[in-house]
Amino acid sequence: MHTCQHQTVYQKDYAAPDYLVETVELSFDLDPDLTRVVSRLKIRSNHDRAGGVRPLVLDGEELTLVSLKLDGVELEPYRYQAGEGTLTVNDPPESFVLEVTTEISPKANTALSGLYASGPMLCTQCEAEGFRRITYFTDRPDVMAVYTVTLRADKSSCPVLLANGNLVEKGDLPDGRHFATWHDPFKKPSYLFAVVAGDLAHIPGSFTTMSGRQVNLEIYVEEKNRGKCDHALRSLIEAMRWDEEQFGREYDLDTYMVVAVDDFNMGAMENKGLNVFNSRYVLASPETATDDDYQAIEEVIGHEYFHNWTGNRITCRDWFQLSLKEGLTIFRDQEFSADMQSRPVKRIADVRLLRSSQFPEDAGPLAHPVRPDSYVEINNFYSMTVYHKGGEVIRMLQTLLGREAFRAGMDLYFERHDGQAVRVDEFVQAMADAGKRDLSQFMRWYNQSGTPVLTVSDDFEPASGVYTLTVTQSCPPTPGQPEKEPFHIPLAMGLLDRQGRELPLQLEGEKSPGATTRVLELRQETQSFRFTGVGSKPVPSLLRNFSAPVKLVYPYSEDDLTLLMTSDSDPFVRWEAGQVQAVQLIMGLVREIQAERAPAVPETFIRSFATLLTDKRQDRAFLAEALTLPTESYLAEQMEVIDPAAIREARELVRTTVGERLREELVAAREACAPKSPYHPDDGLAGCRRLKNLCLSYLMAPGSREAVGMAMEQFRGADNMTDSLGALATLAGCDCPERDEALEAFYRKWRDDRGVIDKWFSLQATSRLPQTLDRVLELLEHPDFDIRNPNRVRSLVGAFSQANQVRFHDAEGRGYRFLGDQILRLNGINPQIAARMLTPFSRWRRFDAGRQELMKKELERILAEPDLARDVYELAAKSL
Ligand code: 0A1
Ligand code: ZN
Repeated sequence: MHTCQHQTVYQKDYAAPDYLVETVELSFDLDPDLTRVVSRLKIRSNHDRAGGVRPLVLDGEELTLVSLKLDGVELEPYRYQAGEGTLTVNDPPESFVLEVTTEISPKANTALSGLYASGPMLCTQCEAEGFRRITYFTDRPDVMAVYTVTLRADKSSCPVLLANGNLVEKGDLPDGRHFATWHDPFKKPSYLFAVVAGDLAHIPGSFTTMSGRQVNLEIYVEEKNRGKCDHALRSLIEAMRWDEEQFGREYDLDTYMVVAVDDFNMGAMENKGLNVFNSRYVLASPETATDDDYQAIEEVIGHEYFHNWTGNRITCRDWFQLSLKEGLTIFRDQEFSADMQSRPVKRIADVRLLRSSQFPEDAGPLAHPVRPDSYVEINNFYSMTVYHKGGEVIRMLQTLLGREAFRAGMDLYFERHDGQAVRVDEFVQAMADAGKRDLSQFMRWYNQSGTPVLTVSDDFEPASGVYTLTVTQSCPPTPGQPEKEPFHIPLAMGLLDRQGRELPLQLEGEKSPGATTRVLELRQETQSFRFTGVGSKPVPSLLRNFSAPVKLVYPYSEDDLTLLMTSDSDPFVRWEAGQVQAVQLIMGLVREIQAERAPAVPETFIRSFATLLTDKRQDRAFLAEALTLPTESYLAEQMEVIDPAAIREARELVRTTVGERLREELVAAREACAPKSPYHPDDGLAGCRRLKNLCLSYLMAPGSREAVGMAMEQFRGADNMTDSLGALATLAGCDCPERDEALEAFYRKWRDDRGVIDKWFSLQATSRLPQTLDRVLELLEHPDFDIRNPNRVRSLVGAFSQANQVRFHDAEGRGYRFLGDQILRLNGINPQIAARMLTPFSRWRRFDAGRQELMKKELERILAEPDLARDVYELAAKSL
């Protein structure tokens, strides 16, 4: 087994920095092959020197040290040591100026952390610990400094030179070079530092803040993408306005810049005043972007903008506090999107994501608290748990406190901690103070991992009219946490009578009945709530709006679910009732298939599906959500031992039966959604398009020639990517001659558009056809496949292994072998991406013995690699 010694960092070992940096002056001689960086740091001691002078330890990786001066004098070699990842200066004075000159090679930087080349430009990514790959520095978020940056580069290849803050000077230099100097007046941690240089088109915009200041908005993209920035710019303006209206937060610099780059490990980065974005979250045109793409852009643009207050003005003391900025900012971007479109549909989408990606994480070997206690590589903790469960934790605070007190808590947090690097505790304390609540038990959401389970039972006493709900909470063991203390959980609920009417709720001891929704607060392992004045046994509507990230167990009958689905006032509960029915149905079919009996879809299901489909009153977007079956991976979570083939077969049987039995209704619903005007992303018809494409996919499930004809017609006639891709996706899953024809035509049309070609790769990787893995292996050799480009890797390797359960879990283990090979290949190129690709293997315990063995073998093969990156090592070792 592997012997490499990667250090674990523990939260309990946190110590304040020994030295603080007040100002940073950086100068870059930019060149893709060799860039020289001179850094002048004004440093001051931050420890009690009476007890001995501590050395100054700077972080640094992949740097060539050229010179080191203290107060202008070159340091003698005995005064410092350059070690593994550090540079130590012995016995430094109380305060001094350190001048460090280093050299780096952006072109050789395939990890995309630090300064790197992306296509024709140079850019940086410093979160979490990338700044140390640019120069030696105390690279930790609690060291905040004021930065002045001078960039020098060749003027013809790099006419645009950007850094954080305000441009203070620019001019020409000899030999065709030029320079620009930027100053950021706000103190910031090194992870928010950024520079960009290249030949970029500039799309200007402007925003007038609530106090009347004019802010220049600038989007920078490659010239060929100039026409694809409108939506990003519009979203930015909406986000700026929204943060003023909802949270009273105004932007603080004169310029806000967004740069789109093609090579990027994550979605985007909130560098102060100079966001760097994965180009897929900036670029959009109707022909090349789907409605989902448009929405994702709005969300990510919002997310990075909101970080300016929740992340930049107030940052994290250390990386264990990551959710302080990420959970809070996810919550803010979710609320922003909910206000921009349909709130219920947005909530449903967020819950789907949490359940399909965060719940499995929380139930497996990589489970960790929203605030982890330790890590080997912090990049592995930019996780669904830290982000999305963290967002749910903030939402629960709002539910417990109410909107008004929550807002007061936010105000207090900004007032107390602006300009500081703080912990989650400071945030929760501000909420506790503003809401006048004791939130000490609530803190367990940050410290305990695992998804709590609420088991609910009820009892109705007709004689007294008392209805009792009894709720028991439990939380399964997770790594390092065999036992859990009870959580403080908001359970929003209501009661319906048999006619579907909402009952005013009155708990025993209360004077009069109140609202029809209320938030019960769970604090103990078991708690009972007695409602009085109840005439007949009601149906409980539980976890309204998904008020807590928990699993709910209540023995609903088929009739209860139908009543909730048709009558509940809460859209989330209405949707959920349908999902529970669908899960029950499909899991029943899975059991039939496993027992080798002939499974059949009951008539009742087809009828209620038809009722929904023909419902003219409901919002189309909501209807599309309600008619979408639970994903294969969500269904897998419901099984003790996952059987990918049976799940696939059962789900497909439902889809095929619906497609056959409801052909006419589907055709009619699809036609009712046919476009009556040319596409526009903001035409309010995205829900209609989703429903239309969903109908097409049901019609295509039985694979009739007629349906293939409809798909081809839609594919050929589409004036927008949503419809084109909707049709192509169904064709990619169909074993018919039109499939290749359409895929080929699509490729020929879009071969020069990276974003669209990513879609082309993933459509093929997620096809459920039996030959998919062979096609994926072929695509690895395709001239457009590039293992160094994270989006391309995600669209082929990621899509196949994470979104094609049945083909990835091929019983012979060929899918596993493929993924193992790609992870080992990526390990030497981009460790962060390699580690991200590892997640499917972490679920190995959930499968049958044969698959377990095969997946374990791959994990062992990975761990046997002698030069395993910290990122990959940590996840592989923890998975085994
Ligand atoms: N803070 C960014 C996410 C991010 C994290 C790490 C990165 O590189 C390793 C890049 C971006 C956000 O939440 O948007
Ligand atoms: Zn973020």
